[in-house]
Amino acid sequence: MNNKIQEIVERIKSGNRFLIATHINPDGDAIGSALALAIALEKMSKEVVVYDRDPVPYQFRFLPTADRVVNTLENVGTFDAAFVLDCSELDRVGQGFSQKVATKSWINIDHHLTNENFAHVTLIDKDACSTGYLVYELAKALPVEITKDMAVNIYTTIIVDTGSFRYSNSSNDAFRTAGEMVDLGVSPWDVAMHVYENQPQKRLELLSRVLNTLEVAQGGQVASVAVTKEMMKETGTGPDETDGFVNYPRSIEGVEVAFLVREVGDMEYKISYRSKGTVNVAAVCQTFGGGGHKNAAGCIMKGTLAEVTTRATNAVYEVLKSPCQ
Ligand SMILES: [Mn+2]
Repeated sequence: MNNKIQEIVERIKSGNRFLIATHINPDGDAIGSALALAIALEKMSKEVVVYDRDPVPYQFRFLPTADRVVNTLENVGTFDAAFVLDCSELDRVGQGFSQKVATKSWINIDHHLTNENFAHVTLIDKDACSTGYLVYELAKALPVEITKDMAVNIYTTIIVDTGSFRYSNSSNDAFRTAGEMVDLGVSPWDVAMHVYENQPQKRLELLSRVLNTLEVAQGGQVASVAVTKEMMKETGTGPDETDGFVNYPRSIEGVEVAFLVREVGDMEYKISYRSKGTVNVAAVCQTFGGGGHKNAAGCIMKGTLAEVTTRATNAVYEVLKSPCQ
């Protein structure tokens, strides 16, 4: 890992213009890690463009320099290196993304289980609590001071990806790094307030509809909820507002795996799986062309809502009944 960091440091030192891109439907780790890295590179007088296909979700717009994220690649020029953060494959940045970018090299920083190794340099640590944590490791090797603005971004990546230190990736490094960020001036309450206590009323109106769809199957081990386009239309909400909904079915006693089914197109649904224990939902999703982490993964399925829900449930059942998980 240190070799990879050194290789990235050299590429940063020898270049002038950098693109930092992250995944569609960005979460706090995507945005926070991109902004922390951008601030570090600018401290070294580099020119930086931060790109995400989709807008920054409402709860992450408070992140220092979040307003700099651009949603288009038109007229962005050429780059010495393009960073792809928190993505295990290039398509996660958006279809056709790589063809639209003129760059001398690709650098991937990521912590997903299933990584396609598409870049010239890949800094990957599947045990890292967040991509922002890896950006912090990189930033410490750069000739820059870690500023409070960087710290707020890094701290946020850790709390969102560890579920506020509830998930199994809440390592010593996660706690230690969060503490170091607090030393640099981060206010945990201020971050928590923006991320968790700032939701639009319409999100709760959507949630009340979504909870009505709760289904518990396989003797109480698998639970799911669904979000349709109709529900989002009725409440004036978008996919952004469904973030975290899957935690409700997962929180039921006895449930091993929960998933959220979200209508994304005509007869097309995005399945977001979460597991509590040993079930590897990344492996489940891989069989459907998706991927992710052991306890959080996603994939796309086609069919009616009922068909997709049954298929998604049965796929978990196959794993649950197998003696060696
Ligand atoms: Mn992440």
